[in-house]
Amino acid sequence: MEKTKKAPRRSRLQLLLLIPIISGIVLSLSWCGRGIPDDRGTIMDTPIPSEAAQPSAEREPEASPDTSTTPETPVATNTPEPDPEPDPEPEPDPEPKPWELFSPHFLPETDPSSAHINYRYNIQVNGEIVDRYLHPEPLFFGMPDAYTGVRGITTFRGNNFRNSASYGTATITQGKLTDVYRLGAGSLGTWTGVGWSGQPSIIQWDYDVQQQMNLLPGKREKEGLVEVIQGAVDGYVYFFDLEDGARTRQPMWFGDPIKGGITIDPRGYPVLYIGQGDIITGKIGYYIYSLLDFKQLYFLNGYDSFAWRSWGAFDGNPLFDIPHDRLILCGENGVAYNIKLNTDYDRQAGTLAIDPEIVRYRYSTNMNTNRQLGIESSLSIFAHYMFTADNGGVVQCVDLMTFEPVWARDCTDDTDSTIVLDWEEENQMLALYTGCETDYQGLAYLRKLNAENGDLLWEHTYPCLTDRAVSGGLLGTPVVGQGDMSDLVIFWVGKLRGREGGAALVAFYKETGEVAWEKIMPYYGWSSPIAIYTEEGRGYIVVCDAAGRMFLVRGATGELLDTLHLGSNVEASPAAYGNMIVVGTRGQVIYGVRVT
Ligand SMILES: [Ca+2]
Ligand SMILES: [Ca+2]
Repeated sequence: MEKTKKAPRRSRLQLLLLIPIISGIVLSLSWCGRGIPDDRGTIMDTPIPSEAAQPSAEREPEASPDTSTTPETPVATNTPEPDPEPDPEPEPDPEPKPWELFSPHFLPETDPSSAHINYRYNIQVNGEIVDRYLHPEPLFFGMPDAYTGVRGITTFRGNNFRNSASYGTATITQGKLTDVYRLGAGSLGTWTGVGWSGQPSIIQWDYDVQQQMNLLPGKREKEGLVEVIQGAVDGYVYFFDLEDGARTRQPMWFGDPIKGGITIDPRGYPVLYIGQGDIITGKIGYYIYSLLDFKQLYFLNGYDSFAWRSWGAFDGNPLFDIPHDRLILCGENGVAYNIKLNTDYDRQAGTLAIDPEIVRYRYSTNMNTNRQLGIESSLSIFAHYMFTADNGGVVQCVDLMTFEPVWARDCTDDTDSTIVLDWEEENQMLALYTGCETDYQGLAYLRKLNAENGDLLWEHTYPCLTDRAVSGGLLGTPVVGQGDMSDLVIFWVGKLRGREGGAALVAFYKETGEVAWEKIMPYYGWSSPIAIYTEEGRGYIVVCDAAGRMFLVRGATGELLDTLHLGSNVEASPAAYGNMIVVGTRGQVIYGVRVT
């Protein structure tokens, strides 16, 4: 029998507080070029890969949560320069960075080891379950704008806060949506077109990388090409030019339904990451492909013997620890994966290979016993803390440096909507927005939590229906406003009870949870609303419904500006680049829409 760890109590909290200090000291030693002492194993008994002591050759994060323990002044040398004049004025203390102000912990009601939550978990390294884990590198995710330097949208909602599905700004003067082009998609079994959550990725490649890939003649040479990559439930990945909708490559045959969004490597490497949504061919899992030639580089089996749930789909999108070549991924099997990719991309030669090493984390709670395990939403990360929401309605914070739970909250019902994070400068607080479905009970809860401790700051409910085929409540991911709607968070709630199964597009004031505006629509939607901003910061909401309509709404006021008919059910989430919006329908059409 394998040992199953119970969640740590208070004494473990103290250990948690010590770990950043210890790791900071270890990393400081490493960064000072002294290497890690040979007896580092006495700090933690966990096996540490040999690269632990090697400073990464790749770009380091601009700052790290551990900088407080890193000496900021040079070490004194034997030949100090004479200081000709006294220091004029002491340097003012720099403003503390958001991650320096963020120290997660649990409250009595979010204590993982409480009787109500009863958190159990294990960590597996090199195929062995270990008692403790210390991540060998300074894993760090900062503010969302720093996630990737790629021109485009590489992952579901763009970054580690999951707060943007649009790249750049748009010029919007008329408040109109225009259907510019359409591409056909197919079907596979009962799956048709593009499904939930289905966000495309959009990228302007570096020109030299563009030359190496299997693009069609004419498109490969095009200067300023912006390529859209759309996964579909028909088993294909489609590639086309954002500008005119013409194919940039032949479609890639994947062979099984792709429900979740596909992910592009945020380093601008020609690598495609695909989660499988359902089984047609007989195997299921997560895949990595070369975009040079569509060669499959890796398959991660979703039927993982380590998993506590035997369903191997991956609808959620990963995030990348770019400086250390790592991918953080969660599956419907209830496992979180930290994958050292060991990417070998020779940009001159145009060759690509990977050789993954995997650390696995599994957990369960009382909510996952009564409801279900598995993560369909996309994970979010701040500093070295991962936030996830699962099929049992568990919203939690896990320390990726140790793979230990920090806090967990019972959020009532199946939560497939992705958590969105928001740094509130005025409150010096990281906020977390989440909402659930109505699979096990009748209310869709929309909530704001304090991401530091899982404290409930406000909640709002809508009575919703779930029938045999269609979950009600929240399936789309909320928009956390910026620009002139920076005081608002917008949710799109489906299948309202007593309102003929329609939907509410509702904006709450972030601060109070009061309704700023609400629009009741006749049809529900699973598609995520997205925000598009003008250069001046004027925000617009684009949202699609199950009747195939796309709405353009003024974010600050809720005024409906335009409606475009797309012909059939939109479950997938759009993405935008400048003035162009791309979204696929279950009606086997992918649309390019211009907002003006
Ligand atoms: Ca679910
Ligand atoms: Ca559900």
